[in-house]
Amino acid sequence: QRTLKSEPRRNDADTLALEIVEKLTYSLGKTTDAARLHDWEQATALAVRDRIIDQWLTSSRKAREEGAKRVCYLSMEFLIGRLLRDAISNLGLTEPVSEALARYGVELDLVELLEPDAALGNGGLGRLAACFMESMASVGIPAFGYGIRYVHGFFRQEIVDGAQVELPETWLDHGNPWEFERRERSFEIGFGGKVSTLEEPGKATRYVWRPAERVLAVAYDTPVIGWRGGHANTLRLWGAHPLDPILLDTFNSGDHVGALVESNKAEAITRILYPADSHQAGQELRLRQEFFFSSASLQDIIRRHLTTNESLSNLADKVSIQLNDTHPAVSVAELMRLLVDVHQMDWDEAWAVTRATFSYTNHTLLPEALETWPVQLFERLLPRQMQIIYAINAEVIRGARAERDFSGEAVSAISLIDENNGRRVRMGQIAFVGSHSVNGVSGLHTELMKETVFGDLHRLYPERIQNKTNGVTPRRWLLQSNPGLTGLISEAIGDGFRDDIEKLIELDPLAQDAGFRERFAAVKRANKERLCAQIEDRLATSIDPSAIFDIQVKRIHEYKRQFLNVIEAVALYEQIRAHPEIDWTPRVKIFAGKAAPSYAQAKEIIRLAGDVSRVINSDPAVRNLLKVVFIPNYNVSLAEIIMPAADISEQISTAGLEASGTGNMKFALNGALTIGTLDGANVEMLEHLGEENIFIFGLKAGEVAELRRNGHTGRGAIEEQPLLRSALDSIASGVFCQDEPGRYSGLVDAIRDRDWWMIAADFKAYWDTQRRLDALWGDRAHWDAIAVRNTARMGWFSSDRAIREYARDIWHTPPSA
Ligand code: 26W
Repeated sequence: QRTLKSEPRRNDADTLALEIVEKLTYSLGKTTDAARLHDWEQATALAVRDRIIDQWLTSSRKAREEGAKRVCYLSMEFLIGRLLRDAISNLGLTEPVSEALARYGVELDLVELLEPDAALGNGGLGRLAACFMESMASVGIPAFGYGIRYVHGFFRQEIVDGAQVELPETWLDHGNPWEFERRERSFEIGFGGKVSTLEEPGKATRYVWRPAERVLAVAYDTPVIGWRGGHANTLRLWGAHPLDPILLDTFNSGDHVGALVESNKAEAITRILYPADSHQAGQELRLRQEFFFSSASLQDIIRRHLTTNESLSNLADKVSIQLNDTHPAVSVAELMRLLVDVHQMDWDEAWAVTRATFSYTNHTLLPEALETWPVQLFERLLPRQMQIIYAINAEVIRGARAERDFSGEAVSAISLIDENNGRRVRMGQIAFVGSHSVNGVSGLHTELMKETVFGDLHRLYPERIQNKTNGVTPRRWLLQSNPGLTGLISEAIGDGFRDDIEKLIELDPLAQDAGFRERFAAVKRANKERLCAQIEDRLATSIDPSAIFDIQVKRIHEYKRQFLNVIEAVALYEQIRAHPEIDWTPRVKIFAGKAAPSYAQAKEIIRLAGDVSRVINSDPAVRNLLKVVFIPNYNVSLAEIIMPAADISEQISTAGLEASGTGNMKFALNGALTIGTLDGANVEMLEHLGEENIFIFGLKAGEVAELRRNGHTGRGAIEEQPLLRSALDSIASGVFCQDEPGRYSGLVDAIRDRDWWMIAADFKAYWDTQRRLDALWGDRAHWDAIAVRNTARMGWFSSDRAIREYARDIWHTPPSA
C-alpha cells in the first residue's frame, strides 16, 4: 500500500499558497476575491489536513505491519480546544502558511480565531487526555484515544445580572474539517433485556444476553499529529445513531412523532456532555453514555486484534487499555462478557487477560465524586454485566479471605457492592480489581489513595498502586501560546528545547543576567497587554498592565477556594481604604471558571466575585491600586492567552484535595510565580523549583485531616484576625450587594460554623504570603530572576515525561521518538 503522495511535499510559501487556493476553489467553490475569512479558514485547514493524512496513513501502516503494541486511552472527555494552530505548528508550517495567506491580505492569527473550541471535557481530566494524545503522537507511541463525539460540548457561560447562565454550545454547526466519519466502523450496543443460559452436556453453561434496545455506535476519527509531524495517532469518538432512522410502520399509521421516538432516544446518548466534574449526576443517561463508548471501543479493539491474531489469548501483548478515571470502568465487565460469552474464552483465562490489559488512573478522592450506581438501575440496563460483576466480586472476596485473612469490615470495604447505602455498584473498586496497575496523578495524591479510598484494596494488592505525576504539552502551552517567550528562549539557548523541553534548564544561569531578565520581563509585559486588550474587549474594563496580574482560573469549587481569594481581595480593599498613606502595590485579581449548573455554592462564589469587583473597581478611593475582574466563559483558547500573562498563579486548594492540578504547571512554565498550598503537584513543583522560587503557605494535608477530626470551626481564627473578621462582616452584611443584603450570609456562616475547607484556618498564612509577594514586586530584579527560574525548571512537568513513564511502567510500549 502506498500513499498517493509518494514524493515528500514541499513546505515553501509558494506551494502552500497554491494548495490553499486549490482547496478554496475546488472544495469550497470560491474565488480568492469572493472568499470570506471563514472560507480561508476552511481552505487552510483542508490544505494542512492533507499533510497530516500523509503522516497518519504512514503511521497506521507502520504500526499494523510491525504488529506494534498499541495504547488505547479510554476517556469520557477530551478537552482539545482548537486544532489549526497546533497542526500548523507541529508540522513546522507556521511561517510558510502565514506568508501564503499574507499574499491574499489574510492574517493567519485572525483565521485561527474562527475555529470553534472542541470543548469535549469539563476541566483537568479532559485537558490531561488532550495533552496525553498530543504527547503520545510526539513521543511516537502508537495509540488510539477513544471517547464520545458530543454534539454539544461544555456549555457556554454568560454572566447575566451577575449570575452564571448556561447556554448550549454548538461547535459542529459549521462542520468539522478535522474529523472523518467511518460509517463502516460501526458496532451495535445493547441495553436492557434478558440473559438466558444454554446448557450443553460436558460444557460450561453459556450465557446469552438479548438486549431489549440496540443502538449503533459510529466512529468519527480525528488525526492527532505529533511534534515535527513525526507520527500521527487517531482520536476515535463514537456517535450514536438509531438502527432504523424512522419506524415506517408507525409513521404510516399516522403516528409521526412516535415514528421518531427510537431515533431520538438513540441520538440522545451522544448529544450532550455532563457538565459536573465533582458531583456524580447519577442519571441513567450518563450510565448509558459510559457503557455505550466502552462497549464500542472494546468491540473495535477486539475486531482489530482478530484481523492479525488468531485468538484473544495474547490481547494484553498487543494492547494496553488505560481507563481515564472510572467513567469507562464498566469496560472491565464488558470485556469479560465479550471474551467469555461471545468469544467463548474460559473464565479464568479471560480474567487474567482482562487484568493484564487494563490499567486505571484515579483523578479525585472527593467522596461525592466517586462513581457508584444503584444495583437496580445497573441490573435493568446491563443485566449480564451485573452478573459478571457479582462473579468477579465473589472471586475477589474468596481470594481476600483465603490469602490475606480478610474478614468482616475489611471484606465489605473491598466489595464491589456497597451494601450500606441502598446497594450500589462501586466503579472505583471494579476499575481497581480489573487492572494490573492503578495510578494517582501526583506523589501526594497517590499516597493518599493508599491511605484513604483504596486503603483496603491496597492492603490486598500492595503492588498495584503507583504514581504518575501529570504533565502538560509544552507545544501548546509554551511554543504556540507564548511565541514571544519561545523566540527569546531560542535566542538565548538555541532551539534544542523545542525537541527536549528539559533543556530549558540551560536558562537557569540567565536568571542572573540583568539584560536577559529585562527581555524576559518585556515579553511578559507584552503578553499582559494582549490580555488587557481581551478584557477591554469582553468586559469594557480597562486595567493597567504595570500592576501585578494575580490570576486564578479553573473550575469553580469550594475545595479550590476561589472564596479565600475573594476574601483576601476584600480585606486588601479595606486596608487600602483605611491606610491611604501606605505605598500599596497595584494588583489586578483575575478570575475565570465555570460552575457546575447544579452547584449552588459555586454559583454564589461567581456572583460574589462579580459583586465585589463592581464595588472595588468603581471606588475612587482605591485609585487603581486594586481591581477585580471575572472573565466569562473560560475555555482552552482563553487559557492560551491567560497563562502567558500571569505574574502570580493561584493554586490554593485545601491541602489533600487537588489530585494534581495542571494549570499550576502551565502558569509556572510561562514564568508566573506560584502562591499555593502543599497540595497535588505543587509538592513536586516545590521540589523542582526550590523553596525560594515558589510561595507555599497554609495547612498540610495531615493537619487538615486532623483539624476536621477535632471538629474545627472558623470561629477561633475569625476572632483572632481583625482583617478576616471585618472582611467577612462586610460580605455578610451586604456591603457588596445592597440590593439584597443577605445574599452571602449563608456562605459566610459556613465558614464561621464549620470552615470545612479551612478558609479561616488558612487566611492569615495566605494574607502574609501575598504581602511578601507585594514586597518582592518592589525588587523587580529579584522577582524576574525567580520568574526566569520557574521557566527554566519546569521542563520535567511535560506530558512527554509523563507519557514515557506510563509507557515504561504500565503499558510496556517502547517509544520511537
Ligand atoms: C462523576 C462526575 C465526575 C466527573 C469528572 C467526577 C470527577 C471527574 C474528574 C475526575 C474531575 C477531574 O477533572 N479531576 C482533575 O483531574 C486532573 C487531571 O489529573 C487533576 O489535575 C485535578 O487535580 C483533578 O481535579
